[in-house]
Amino acid sequence: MIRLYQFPPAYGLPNASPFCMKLETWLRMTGLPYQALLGDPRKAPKGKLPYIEDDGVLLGDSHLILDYLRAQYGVDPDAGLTPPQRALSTAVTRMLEDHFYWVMLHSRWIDPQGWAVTREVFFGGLPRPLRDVVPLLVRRSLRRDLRGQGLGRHDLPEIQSLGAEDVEALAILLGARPYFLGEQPRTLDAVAHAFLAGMLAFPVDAPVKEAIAAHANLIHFVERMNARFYPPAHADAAPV
Ligand SMILES: N[C@@H](CCC(=O)N[C@@H](CS)C(=O)NCC(=O)O)C(=O)O
Repeated sequence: MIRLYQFPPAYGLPNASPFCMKLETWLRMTGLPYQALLGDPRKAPKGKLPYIEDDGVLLGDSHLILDYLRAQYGVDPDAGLTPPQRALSTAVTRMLEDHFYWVMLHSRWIDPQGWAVTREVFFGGLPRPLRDVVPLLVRRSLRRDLRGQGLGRHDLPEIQSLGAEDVEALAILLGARPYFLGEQPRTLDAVAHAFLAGMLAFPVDAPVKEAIAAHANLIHFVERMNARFYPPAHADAAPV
């Protein structure tokens, strides 16, 4: 069975990490059996979560894992999509994973309001003096990453406004459809759900959250995905 190594649930979400949540939703979408386990990034093949272990294969990165699972098990929620739909899926996935992700990271780890919550949720259980030192080291390293990526050079209103532009694009793309590419959930829906739900569930006020809440279609999309892939009976079935 596929062993999925990921972070624990947080903020009422199956997973605090959008990449872990995307992969778990995709697994549920395909019906592939899997066992969810608590992972440690230091043991991950690429130093990040999620990663999987399957029949002796150890693989990191949610995108590469999906490629592997498609090839290995012949499952594909994207079967039947047209080339323009596939192109749109690739482009929007990149917008979320390589742009919106940084906005989310900034909200959770750098914005002082978000940091107060994140610090408590992730490090509140550590004994002293680790509880005083580790969070500052992790935050410093993420601040460096954000500066390197570029977004961290902007101020908070600029970052939030850039994130809100992504949200506007999503709302327009979804329109009145139940899922981004039509009547059935596809890989893009697993990605969009992970980021939208991840931002909405974070218990801090932020213009990006308000931008999502202003679009009833996005809210209904998140609810539709939650109900379909995380019905109450499964809600706490994430890592053991
Ligand atoms: N491109 C990777 C990104 C994964 C990623 O950024 N994971 C973060 C959590 S959201 C992580 O493991 N961070 C821990 C660390 O860097 O030590 C994927 O798609 O899996």
